[in-house]
Amino acid sequence: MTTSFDPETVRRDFPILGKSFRGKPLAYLDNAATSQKPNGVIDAIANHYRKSNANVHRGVYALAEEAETAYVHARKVIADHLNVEADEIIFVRGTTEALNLVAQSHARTHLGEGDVVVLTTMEHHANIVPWQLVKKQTGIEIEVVPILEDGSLDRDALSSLLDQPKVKLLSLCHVSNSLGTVNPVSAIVAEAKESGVVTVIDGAQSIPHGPIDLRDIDCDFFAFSGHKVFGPMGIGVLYGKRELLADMPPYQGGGDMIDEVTFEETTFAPPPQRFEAGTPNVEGAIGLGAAIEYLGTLDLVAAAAHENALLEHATTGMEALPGLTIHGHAPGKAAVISFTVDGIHPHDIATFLDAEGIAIRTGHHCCQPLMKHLGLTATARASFAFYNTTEEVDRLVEALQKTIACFQ
Ligand code: C6P
Repeated sequence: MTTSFDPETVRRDFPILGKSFRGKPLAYLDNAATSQKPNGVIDAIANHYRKSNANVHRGVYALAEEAETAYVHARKVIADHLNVEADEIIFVRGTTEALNLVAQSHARTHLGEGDVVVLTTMEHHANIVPWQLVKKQTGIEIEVVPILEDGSLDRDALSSLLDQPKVKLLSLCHVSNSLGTVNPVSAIVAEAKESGVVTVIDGAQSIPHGPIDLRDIDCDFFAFSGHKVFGPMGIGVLYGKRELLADMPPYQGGGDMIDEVTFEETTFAPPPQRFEAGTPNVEGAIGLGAAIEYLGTLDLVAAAAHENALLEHATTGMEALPGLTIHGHAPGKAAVISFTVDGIHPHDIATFLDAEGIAIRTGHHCCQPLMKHLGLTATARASFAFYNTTEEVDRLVEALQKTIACFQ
């Protein structure tokens, strides 16, 4: 397996990857749950508190201006990375909050009884439950696009739904956290636009795997979490097209999001401030900006090719193991492998792998409807980032082989 990308070089940027557990070097293969952080992010957060900490949008003194400048810079860095404007970037806690914001602000006010929101079988709970809340509040209906045998989206079923005039909004993941399926969002958005359907993309699992151009995708909303893209926890982004954001009421009320307040009435600041009530997560935004700047130092196309090579190598090794089934074989899938082994509970697999220093996730991955569709309650999941190595994949396959042998 050869690619032009050298994971050993980038690994030096991630101090946690040098750790050992139970005398074995850590093989961190749970990147879909959260990614590890490079020194640039850790330093940016520490330096903010060492040198620049003050509240933003308030002080007129030099220190506050320094904090404000860093905060504004972070928003610009993120907007440039996504090829959109800074005022279309709203800082939130993560993908979950971003999707709730769209549901409660846009959908709750623009949709009504009988209007249909379309989701897919492969959605994370964060892209199901917010719409169910709106359903209770407004009487909208929810329709679900099924998936095919290999884990791809059933595009014919989607097209039939998009033809129905009651369908007003489509919200789907870019990349499935459980199956690794990559949905062709540019084509799907183009099709939805022809029917005047508003499009929401859950980008939680696509953002770490390569460049994202939102002008090209042309979706109305795009949500992601900082912690999945080598940034800190507790910060995320909702991108919204300027004209849609301008037509949305605030999601929460408080300081920082107003134009003028009296006890009788309040007028609101324009987006994005309108949606950022209260003191923001300044160090989170700065850390996320640093993560995106770090990505800017890498060849993301080569990094993605390296991840694909890892995926292929792992798939070949794992498919050869007795009783092991990989769930999700969509063409062009991302570097996520959900699997089960006959007669071994996924939690036991993860426990055996942990003894070898290998970290993977097990469970329903917050996708209970998908698990039900697969006829499962849980899977084991290995998910790769560009800093993972062929050697780590080999260790995974060997440890799985050993685990299976123990149960035979
Ligand atoms: N998936 C996983 O192990 P938050 O928790 O808000 O940062 O992200 C929620 C979320 C939304 N959509 C998708 C596709 C996701 O994968 C996630 C988070 C993690 O798969 C934790 S459950």
